[in-house]
Amino acid sequence: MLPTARLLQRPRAPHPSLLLSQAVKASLAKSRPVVALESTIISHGLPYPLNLQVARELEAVIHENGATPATIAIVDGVPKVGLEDSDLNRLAECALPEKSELAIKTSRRDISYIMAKGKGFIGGTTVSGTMVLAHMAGIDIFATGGIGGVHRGGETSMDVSADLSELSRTPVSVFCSGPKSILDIPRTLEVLESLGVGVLTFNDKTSEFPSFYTSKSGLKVPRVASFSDAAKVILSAKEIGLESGHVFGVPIPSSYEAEGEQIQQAVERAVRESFEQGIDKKGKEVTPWLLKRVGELAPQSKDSNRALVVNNAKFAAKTAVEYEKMRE
Ligand code: PSU
Ligand code: MN
Repeated sequence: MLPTARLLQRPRAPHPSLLLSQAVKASLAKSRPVVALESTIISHGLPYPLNLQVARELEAVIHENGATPATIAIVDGVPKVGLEDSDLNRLAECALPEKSELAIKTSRRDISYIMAKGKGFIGGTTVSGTMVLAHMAGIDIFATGGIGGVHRGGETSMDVSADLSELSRTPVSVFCSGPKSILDIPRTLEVLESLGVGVLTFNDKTSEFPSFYTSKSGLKVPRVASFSDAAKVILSAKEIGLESGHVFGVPIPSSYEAEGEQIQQAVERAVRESFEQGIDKKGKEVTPWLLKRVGELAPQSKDSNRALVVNNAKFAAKTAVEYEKMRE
């Protein structure tokens, strides 16, 4: 048991401008485990209706593993932590081409703009946007599929996701399967190192950091082998008041590993096309375009994506349970 520092005292009041669902409010007030979920994956990451199924499945798996899910988005100008099923539905429908104008991909820089825009619009929060709001709510653990990172050619384009700087300034731990291989993974880890972000692999076999569709990247990072090991890392950061977050890389379930090779070919082609078509210069549209194109070129990638994100949610929930036990 770690010493009880001021920072460990709970419940910490959530920011008054957030609208918390009843379930999230009750869990935070009673210091029960809560796991945040992002919403860009719903609005801009997966096609409809798979996005809605995955959104519900993520919430269900977090429940089944003893924690409360808190999907985060900005709905009609209100930052919400824990969505109603009707919000999930609305968000998911925004992935349809005829409704795509109504959902706006929201990283930290977009939060104020989307709040001001108000009624009729939804901000699907990225890893960065979700971390900001999760932290304001008092949630320390967050699950997603993949984080953003340094894009291929990022050394000249300077296209580096706001997720990386967010991880350096916001104490939230993100469970993901690494950065998607549409990115430059070695440079992403270099930038995270420079920014002082703790990067670990959740692995009982190797120290290898996963690369989304496969468990291998050729890059070694510190590892944790159990939920309580991971919880201890998060609690240690909390105890000392570190202002930065962590990335926990959870390898894709092994039954999907074989597909990884084929999907990688689709990834390489999508990246090539993005350069040929000048998509790489389109700012925040780059990542959604690449995700969509990989989905078209390798339809099986959608199953892998679903499997890994659900698995990450399970790992986050189990770690959140251990984390709250240690804080009792
Ligand atoms: N990687 C994925 N699926 C996603 C994203 C990344 O495999 O849906 C989303 C996340 O919301 C992430 C965002 O935070 O894309 C990063 O976008 P950008 O590269 O524009 O920062
Ligand atoms: Mn970018």
